Amino acid sequence: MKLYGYFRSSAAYRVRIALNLKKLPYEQFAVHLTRNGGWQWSEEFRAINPQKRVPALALSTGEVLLQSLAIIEYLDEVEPDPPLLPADPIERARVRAISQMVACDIHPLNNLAALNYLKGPLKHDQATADEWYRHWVTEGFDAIEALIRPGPYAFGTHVTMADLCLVPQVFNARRFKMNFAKYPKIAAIDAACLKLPAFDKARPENQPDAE
Ligand SMILES: N[C@@H](CCC(=O)N[C@@H](CS)C(=O)NCC(=O)O)C(=O)O
Repeated sequence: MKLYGYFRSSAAYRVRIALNLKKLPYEQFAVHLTRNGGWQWSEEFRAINPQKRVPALALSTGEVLLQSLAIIEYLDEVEPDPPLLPADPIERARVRAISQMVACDIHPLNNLAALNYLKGPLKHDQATADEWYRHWVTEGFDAIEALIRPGPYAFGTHVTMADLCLVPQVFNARRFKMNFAKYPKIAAIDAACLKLPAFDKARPENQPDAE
């Protein structure tokens, strides 16, 4: 499999963790999102993903899968060990809810495309963009902090898709100098996960394209 990603992309980071946990071999293709205007805009990459975003996972059959949560659930279906969703339907819904709070409610408002649009066409300065970033992370993290119960992972003793979403979002929030004092549970989950080799290997700084 070939993973089109970028070391700092939190959506690609989620998929790297899943591939590592499931011990699936993959080759990485770095899509530099900022150099020369961003390779995601190239015709070559648009043929792979017309949405011009990473991650994209090319399978050995030539099929290309898009959207990190869809990719993670696909991987979980074809390689169920270790499972990233609990067997119980209620627990599954809870794990998906936290995953989607990160992937659907926090991340889209704060990713590169959204921040560039704020600073470019909408002409906001960096301080306003930073405030926007922190506002949406705070909204999301306040809810997540109230909902999770570290044990030591977000849903007990087994890593789930919720952890795969949380750890990259924490990395991202730290880059933007968010204060974690009011998020002890989220910080504890992040610390517990990063002790696992699959998470450590997926860290942005451990990628071949890290800068
Ligand atoms: N919902 C998508 C989000 C993908 C996404 O926004 N990726 C960002 C990097 S984290 C990207 O490729 N941005 C390109 C750009 O901003 O131009 C997913 O979960 O895969």
